[in-house]
Order: sequence, then structure tokens, then C-alpha cells
Amino acid sequence: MSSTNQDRTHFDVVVVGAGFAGCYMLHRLRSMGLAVRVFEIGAGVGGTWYWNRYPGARCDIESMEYSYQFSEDLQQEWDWSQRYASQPEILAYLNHVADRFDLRRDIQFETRVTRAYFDESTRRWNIGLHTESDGDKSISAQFYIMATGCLSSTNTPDFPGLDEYKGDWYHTGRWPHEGVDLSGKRVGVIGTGSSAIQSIPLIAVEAQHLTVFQRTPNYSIPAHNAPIDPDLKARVKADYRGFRARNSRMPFGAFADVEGREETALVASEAELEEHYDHWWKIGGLTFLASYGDLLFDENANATAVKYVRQKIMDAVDDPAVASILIPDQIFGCKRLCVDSGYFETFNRPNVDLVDIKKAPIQEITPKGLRTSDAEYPLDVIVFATGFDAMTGALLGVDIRGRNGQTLRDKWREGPRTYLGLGTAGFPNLFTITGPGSPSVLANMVPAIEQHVNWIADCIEYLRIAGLREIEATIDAEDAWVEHVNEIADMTLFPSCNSWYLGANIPGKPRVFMPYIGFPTYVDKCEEVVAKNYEGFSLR
Ligand code: NA7
Repeated sequence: MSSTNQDRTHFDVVVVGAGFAGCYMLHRLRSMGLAVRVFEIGAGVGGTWYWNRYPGARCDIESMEYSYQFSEDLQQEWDWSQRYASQPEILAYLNHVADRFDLRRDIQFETRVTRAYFDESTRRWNIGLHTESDGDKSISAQFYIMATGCLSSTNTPDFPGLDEYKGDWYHTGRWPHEGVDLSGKRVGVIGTGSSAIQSIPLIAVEAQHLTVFQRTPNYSIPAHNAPIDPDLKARVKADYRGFRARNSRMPFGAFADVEGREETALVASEAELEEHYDHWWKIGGLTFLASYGDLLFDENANATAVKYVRQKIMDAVDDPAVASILIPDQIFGCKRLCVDSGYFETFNRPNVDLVDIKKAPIQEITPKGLRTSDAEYPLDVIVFATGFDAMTGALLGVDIRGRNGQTLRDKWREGPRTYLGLGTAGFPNLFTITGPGSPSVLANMVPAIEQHVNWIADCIEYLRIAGLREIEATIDAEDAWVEHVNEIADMTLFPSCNSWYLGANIPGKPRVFMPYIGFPTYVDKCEEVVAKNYEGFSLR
């Protein structure tokens, strides 16, 4: 297919977002012969990896796993240079994919989708677009797919005084493409999640002085990043299909080939625990969560990891008073576990200070810096590493209206309600890739995305062959699914802390556990739904 859909206004499918999800969705649907157009706010492909250009931005899933598997040629020909790929390398990969599969001609960049209204008379979605150059425009599509990502709507806390601040400020998730020169500057970083933990060691080296404002300390495991092991690369490539298949049966859709996991930490002696955790610490990264099968299910098992990791923080940080502020007290792994390169050691540098803003909260941004209830900190640059309105932020960022003019925002007022994280009752032919209620952020994102894209593409194909026009989740299936997602979450320790999985980082956001825990069970359920002729959906 060489024609372009540039001048069309009526499409079979409109996709929002050109990250991992949107790019593959486009490829699949176009190869089915459909008229598809992708709209993307950024000036290029990449999604998360287009926007998050802060120093040290890197994936916390290993390179050999964090890539597409839909094309054997692609996975054979691409060579990752490091164990954990950096943001520029992942962005280069996605640009390569866009070129290799000739995706760009059906992607319209620098375009915001402002609204999507389902028209019951035409049974199509009317979609509003906005571009700087052309202003507002309307198009329509039979199917409307949100591929907007789980961590794309940034959270910038509404501190009083930010408008009058005389220095420069940046959010890690919207880092300037040309980079920021921090040399000789007094820099403040607000937040100590993954983005902060990755960037702080690099900012500390560049800045004259760094002050870290921490509300909640986080657990972090060393990445031990290094050039990729050529033997590992060769081994995986020799049977990439088998590697993917093994990973797809793992609870998080990853880490299948890491050896030495045990079912429970509860029967191990002190010495055995120490030895076991030493082994996993040396492996490093998120795999640490898989060291014992019950870490996220049993508080006593979890306490053994807490004890070990706390000691590691005390060992890494010279000043015991600073270490005590850095030591978390929540359940290990309850908030997203971080993966770092020299994070805790950074606090031994003479030019780095830590401020406990749980004790002395930020009161305002002043023209010169930032004031807590204890002191004012003069700062030339403030970095907001304050995270995202996760999972629902981008979906609710578009004015989406289904049957009877119901808004998605209204429907999800008490928290997101979906069937399988793929669709929501009252909104026919709307699909959400890695939507709330699907494994998404609690799985390796790329295989989770591919599974959703394949499911959606197969579903559209099914409807077309059957001569049907609409698919819509039933309210009964949706209610049962929401209950099921929560039941599973309640069997774990995840609901015990204020994580973004629960929306607890955003003031006023309903506290609902959003991801589905357990990738293989989820995939089986999706397949069963299809085998039963899309059970739980009504097809018309
Ligand atoms: P996170 O993990 O949500 O971290 C945000 C950090 O910002 C976290 O330490 C928050 O503290 C802090 N924060 C948020 N709002 C405020 C306010 N109002 N005042 C002070 N501190 C605040 O986002 P990241 O970007 O680091 O990582 C997101 C994901 O990207 C990560 O999990 C990986 O999956 C990749 P809190 O913990 O809420 O007290």
C-alpha cells in the first residue's frame, strides 16, 4: 500500500498516540487493508520515549525483553547495546520501526485529539483535532482507539508561586529536547520516584549544588547496567520465540530465565535469606521482586526483603541521619520498585542535600526558589520529578462521549470501569490499549501492548467478516470484571500504600487499584472471551 490517508476525513479506524502501542496498531490494521490514521501530539514517534528525555532516562525492563516480537526479522536485526536501554536508544529503535514499516505516512504529528463523540445515528465516532497551523478540524471513524499510554499525562503539583519563579523549571516527563545545561546551577529536584532516582545521580555530577525534596522514600535496586552480554544476546536470538513464550507465562510477563527463585521467604533461616537476597541483589533490577514468590502476598515474607534492602541503604549512605530519611517504611514493592545506578551513594557527595518534605512540607515556590515550612532554598532550576496522572489521565484528557452523550469522565467519576481494560460499556467501538483493568504497568509493557493490539485487530477482523458494525462491553461483564480486578489486588499487598497504581498521587483522584495483576491469567481470559464469541461484549 503506497497511498496516504492524509486528505481523508472518514476512516475505518482512528488511533490516538504514536508510541509502542499506536505504531504497532497502525501496522496491524493497515496490513488488514483498513483506512487508518494515527494522531500524535509530539513531533515524532516514541510516546513515553519521545517525552521523557531527562538525564539518565532508561527502561527498567531489560533490553532483550523490552521490544516488539511481532516481526522475527525485526527482533533478529536490531542490536541493543546495553543491558538496560537508554531513552535515546529506545527512541532510535522506534524510529527504526517507523521507517522499516513505513508508518509515518499514516501518522499526523503535532496534532491534538480534543474530542471524540459517538454518533448513534451514523454509528461512527466524530473526532475533533487541533493543530497550531490549521486550527480545529473534524473527522470520523468507525473505530476509535486510545493508544495514549499509561504514564503520559504529567502531574505538576499546584504549588503557589510557581508563576512568579524567576529561575527555570522543568518536568522530567516534558524535558526539553535540546537538553538543559545545569552546570554551575543550584538545582532542586522535587520527588523521589523512578524519574528522580534515575536523574539525581547525573544531575548531582553536573550541578553546582543539588537539593532533593523527598516526600516518600522509595526502595531501589541497583541496575548493574553494562554493555549487553554477547552470549545472552546470541542465546536469546537463537530462540527468540521460545524466550518470548516463556516470559509470557510469568506473572509480570518477564524475567523467565532468571534462575533461583523460591516460592516462599517464610521457611528460610536468616542465613539462607541473606544468601538468597545477595544472589538477587547481584542480578539487580526489578527481578528482585521475583526472588521469593510470596513477597507481594505475605507481609511477613515482605518484611524479610524490607530488612535486607534497608540495610543496603544504610551501607550505601555515609551519614546515618541522611540514611534514616532515605529508608522507606512501606511494604517493599508496593510502590513501583525503582532501579538505579548509584542513587543512594549520591547522597554522600558534598554538593547534595536531602530535605524531608514530609516533615517540613513545601509551602510555596518563591521568586528565588522554594520555601518549606522550615526554610527557603534558593534555586536556579527546579526539576519536577513528580510523576503522572497514571492510567486514566490521558484517556480523560480527551472529551470522550458515548451513547446518550455520556462523558467518559462522568462514567469514571468513582474510578475507571472497563471490561478487560479494553472497552467500557456505553462506548461502542472504543478500544483502550493497556487500559485500566488490564495488566499494563504490572507487565512488561511491550508484550502487553502487542497482546492488546492483536486482540483488537482480530476483533475488528471478526466483526468485518461477520458483517457486524459494533462491539460494546456489557454492563454485567464490566461490573464483574471491575470486581474481579479488585478482588485480585486485595489478595496482594499492593493496596497497602499510596501508589500511583491506586491513583493516590493525584489529589482528589478516586482510590481504585487500576492494573490487573497476573499477565498469563489475563491473556487466557482474553482468549477465552474470543473462543466464546466475545463473551461479555454485545455485537451488533
Ligand atoms: P512517581 O513514581 O509517581 O514519583 C513521583 C514522585 O514525586 C514521588 O516521589 C512523589 O511523592 C513525588 N510527588 C508527587 N507529588 C508531589 C507533591 N505534591 N509534593 C511533593 N512530592 C510530590 O513518578 P516517576 O516519574 O518517578 O515514575 C513514574 C513511572 O515511570 C515509574 O514508576 C516507572 O514505571 C516509569 P509520593 O511518593 O507521592 O509521596
